[in-house]
Formats: sequence, C-alpha cells, structure tokens
Amino acid sequence: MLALHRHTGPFVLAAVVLAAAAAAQQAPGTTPNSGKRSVTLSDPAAANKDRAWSDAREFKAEIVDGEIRCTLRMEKPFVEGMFTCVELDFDCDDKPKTGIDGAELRVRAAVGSRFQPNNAEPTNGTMKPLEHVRLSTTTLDEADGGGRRWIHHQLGGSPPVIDDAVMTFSVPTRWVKERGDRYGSTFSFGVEVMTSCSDQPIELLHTCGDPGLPIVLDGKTAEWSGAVAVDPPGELHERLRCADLTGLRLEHSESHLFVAVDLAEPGFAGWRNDSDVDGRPILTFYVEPLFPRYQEPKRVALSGGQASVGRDKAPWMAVVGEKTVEAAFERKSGQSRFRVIVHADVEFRDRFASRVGLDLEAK
Ligand SMILES: [Ca+2]
Ligand SMILES: [Ca+2]
Ligand SMILES: [Ca+2]
Repeated sequence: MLALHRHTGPFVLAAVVLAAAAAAQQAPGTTPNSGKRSVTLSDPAAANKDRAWSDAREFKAEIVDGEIRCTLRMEKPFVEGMFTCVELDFDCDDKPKTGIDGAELRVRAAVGSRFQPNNAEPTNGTMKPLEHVRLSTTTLDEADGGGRRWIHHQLGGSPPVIDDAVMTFSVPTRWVKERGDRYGSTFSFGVEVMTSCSDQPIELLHTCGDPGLPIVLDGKTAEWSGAVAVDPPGELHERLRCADLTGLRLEHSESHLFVAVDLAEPGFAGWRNDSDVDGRPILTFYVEPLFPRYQEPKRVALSGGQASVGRDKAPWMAVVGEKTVEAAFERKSGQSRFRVIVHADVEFRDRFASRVGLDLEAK
C-alpha cells in the first residue's frame, strides 16, 4: 500500500471508498474510538464548480515506522490552485478536556503563496509558488498569568511532497507521544484545508483643496475624475478576479471622503457561498486622516455577496457596482488630508466532518 500513496489506482480507490463509508458511520465532531493504525476520510465535492480549487476530497492517515503518513487529495491538481494549507489539530492524549479545545499540537503542511497562483512564474529569484512547500507546527506554552496559549514553534519535520492533486507529508509519532497520556496510546485529530489568496494593497493620498465633486454612491463611477492609483490585474487565482483590485480613486465633499475601487471582473456583489467550501472575498479599507489634526484611523471590511453597506449618516457606506465599489466615510470639519489603503483577501475552509482516530499501539 505504501508505494501506492502517490499513484492511487482504481483498486486502491475502491478500498478507500469502503473505508470512507465505514468512517462516515461516526457522528460528526466526535472522536472515533480507535485501535486503528490507518483511517481514511472522504469529503463531499463543492456544488459550486468555481470552488473546485479549494475542494478537499479525501484524507488518509497511516502509522508506519514511527510516522503518521498523511495523504490529502484535492479535487484539482495543486499546480492549478492557490496557496493551500492543511491543518491538523491533535488531541494527543485523546481527552477533549485537556489542551485548548482538546488540542495540544497543531501541524500545518502548506504549498504556494498567498500573492500568486501556484502556476505563476517566479517574479524574483527562481522559486515557483508550487515549489514553496513547508511543514510548520504550533505547540502549547505557559501563558503569563496562568493558563496556556498557542505559540509558533518549529519542531522540524520534512516539507510536504506535491504530486498532481495529492499532497503527502509525515508527522513523527513522538510529537504526539510527548504530549500524550503516559498510560494511553490513542489520539485523534481534525483536518481542515484552507486555501487563500490576497491582492497587494493599493495606497493613495488625497488633499481636499477644493469643494470636491458631487459623487453619487451608486456603484457607477462616470462622475469621477482625478488621479487613479493602478495595480495590474491577473495576480489572483483566475476564479477570483472579482476580488482583483485594479484601481483606486479618492474624492471629497464638505462632509465626506469618497473612495472608488476598480475590480478586474464582475461577481463581487453576486458572490454565493458554497455549503462545502466556506469563504468569500473581503475588501478592507483603511482610512487615515493626516491633517490638520490627528484622528483615529478607521479600518472597515466589505464582504463579497453584499450589494451595499450602511445608509445616510452612517460612519461609512459602500455600494457595489458591476466592477466598481464606491464608499463614503465621514469627513470631520477641517480635515483636509487623508491616506487610504485598500486590499483584498479571499480565504476558504473545507473541513472534514469526522476526526481521524488512531492508536500508536495498534497492530
Ligand atoms: Ca470538499
Ligand atoms: Ca487533549
Ligand atoms: Ca457613482
């Protein structure tokens, strides 16, 4: 079986489907009682085909030679995808009441970059996003004033290996044993796959040196003029161009600062969440008054799937058009200079309904 990990043929798939059917008997979220060396979980396909690049389908874990060998299969090859991270939250002592939410260790295997699709050519140096693979760990630490907290702590381990739609990696069993129950040998972990991408922030400064323009917040930008800060399109995954920022403009009236954002493609307001792959694009506006007197900067977020936010007299409002977003922020009397930064992020989560339950001493 071991040699088949990276080349899953039809016979192995048949075995996997049977194992998955057995795993599906367990109630979601419960720890399967173990005694097993090997577990395979399956996960539904995303109904929305545009989410296929974030869609986890199968996860297998098997204890072999002091390692938990993990195999994640996605719906699409990694080379067509975006930054992908599978996170395992280990309940090392198989006791949900110890640790934080039961867990004593978190292990992540990741590939890619948030700022480029996996098939992008290197923009500097020679490493393609697909070659950027790593394994990282988070452990429990004594917190100041009692209790415990998560702290990033690199335990070592080898980076994952990518082959088409399959990622394989190993977690040394001693990481679990060291945090486990000295009298017990069972442990469990949950599996969540996160995929994400981000556009680089666009920044623009604005001085209110005249009465400004009569901006109408309707998602259309024909009334706008003035300087445009531009950003090239095509940096995000091809199915996420509705979150790809291409331009930023600022304008003002007596009472408001206006912000217009251009997006590469339509689809932001009409975003539909998927029941399997959860997540949506988020535009973040950072507005910092600079002069004449310092006031608190404001940071607000606009989620995909919303056509508008706020209404008259709200501290901020936004209206989403086809490929543009218009937003308005309160301008205090006399404030005449602003710095505005806009960025876009998309983060998806696909969590396996059942946990993996294993036994270090199972034959
Ligand atoms: Ca899925
Ligand atoms: Ca625990
Ligand atoms: Ca308008």
